[in-house]
Amino acid sequence: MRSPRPEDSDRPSAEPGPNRSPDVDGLLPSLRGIVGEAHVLTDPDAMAGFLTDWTGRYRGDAEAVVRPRTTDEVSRVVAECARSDIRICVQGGNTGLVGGSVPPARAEAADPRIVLSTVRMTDVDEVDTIGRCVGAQAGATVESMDRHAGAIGLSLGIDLASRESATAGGVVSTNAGGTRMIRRGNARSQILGIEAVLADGSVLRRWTSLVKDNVGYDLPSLLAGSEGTLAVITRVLFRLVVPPSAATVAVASVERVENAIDLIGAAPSAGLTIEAAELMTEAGVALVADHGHRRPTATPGPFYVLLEVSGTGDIESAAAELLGSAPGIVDAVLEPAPARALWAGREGHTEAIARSSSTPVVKLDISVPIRALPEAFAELSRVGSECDFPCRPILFGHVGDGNIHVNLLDVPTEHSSTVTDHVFGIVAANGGSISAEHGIGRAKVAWMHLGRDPADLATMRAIKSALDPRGLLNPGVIFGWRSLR
Ligand code: 2HG
Ligand code: ZN
Repeated sequence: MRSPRPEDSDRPSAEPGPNRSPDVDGLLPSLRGIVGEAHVLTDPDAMAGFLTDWTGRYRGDAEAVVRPRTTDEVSRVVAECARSDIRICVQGGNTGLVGGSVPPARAEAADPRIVLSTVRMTDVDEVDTIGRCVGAQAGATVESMDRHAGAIGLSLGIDLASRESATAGGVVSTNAGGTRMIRRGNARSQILGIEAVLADGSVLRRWTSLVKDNVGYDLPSLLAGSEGTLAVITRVLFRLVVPPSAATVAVASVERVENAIDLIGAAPSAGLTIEAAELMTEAGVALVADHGHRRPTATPGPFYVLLEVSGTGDIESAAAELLGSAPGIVDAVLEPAPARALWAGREGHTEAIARSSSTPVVKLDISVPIRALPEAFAELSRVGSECDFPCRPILFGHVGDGNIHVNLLDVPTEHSSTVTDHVFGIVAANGGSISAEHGIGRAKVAWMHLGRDPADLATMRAIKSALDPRGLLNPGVIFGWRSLR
């Protein structure tokens, strides 16, 4: 465990060298000197796991994988790369689903680059019980931070299926949503402070447990969701939340998507607080059951809603009453939280889908206004039958946030753009977003214009140019590989 060191911010920055040609061979000895021989990987086998993303869709190339241990080492690595004009692809737990954590293949982009992995930066500080926050290095996993907080009765406000691998730096740089989003907000709203290395190697630090602090721009919020394109996040100060003293998990098979939305709307008047609200389909539940998870209800429905609810008094009876009086409920089960087996049926979707597709899954992550959700869901479910190539949609997601994970299985690789266009057309027509929580990465660069207007895009580019004028950080992510060179 270590606290932030004031001297980090005083490090000399790299001199920009715009006309210098990249010199990897000269760089590697310096990097070895900074992080140690064992932590600069150049052997293809040793690098392989860092060069393929979780989906298997994105495979890249790099001259080396560099694994620093401290902010100071990150700062020196970035400064050396800046001096040698070498690009840097930042990687946390490599659980991202949009190709943002791996470099492109050499055939796509020849410029030399390294992968900077935060895998060794796993320290979690002691919890500040009065300020209700905890600091962690970028490579600390969500699970480890939550366990730390749980030891003194608090919890992290972020949870997601990949909690054992997803990291502090990863969830913040992608502004992850996850299953607690409906109750606690996204990753951006969970951060009090941040420490990050800028493109010249200097260290930016905003680190305070103050919940009110309006001195100028909110830079931690800007870095959240910037997908590593503006700075390398090295540490995060997370606010912590008080978990409910008791909660119940219900899974109901329902006739229509509207029934799930109505249940969420009716919960407060039944004295229940929604902690999580997830939607699944029979196709998804059946697939997950084929991969060893139990079916949630005895009677299937076309749709399933999972609700985790808290409250005071007899929550189980209040939840049962809510389910008993709501329309469209086919069958339901209730279990006291954490109800891991019920949650496994929802969280097992990503893995079961990946194992069942004959081609890398086309993974789209969209949101629409709640009122448009039933219609959008129906339109998206029809995408498979509207294609003249194989395409098997499995839809699920965070229904309370209007967020649907559109997974398209068996799509021949040459048709992935066509089907993505089709889905995004439906999303745009319903007033939605092409990226609800996974980010843009490399996967959605071509569709940025559907999500932001020209003035908005120009402002983002201006920020990128100001903070990383030579396009060294996470090139290719959000803006495309060539955009700043
Ligand atoms: C989830 O909600 C993740 O489980 C992954 O965001 C979604 O696999 C997906 O499409
Ligand atoms: Zn999700």
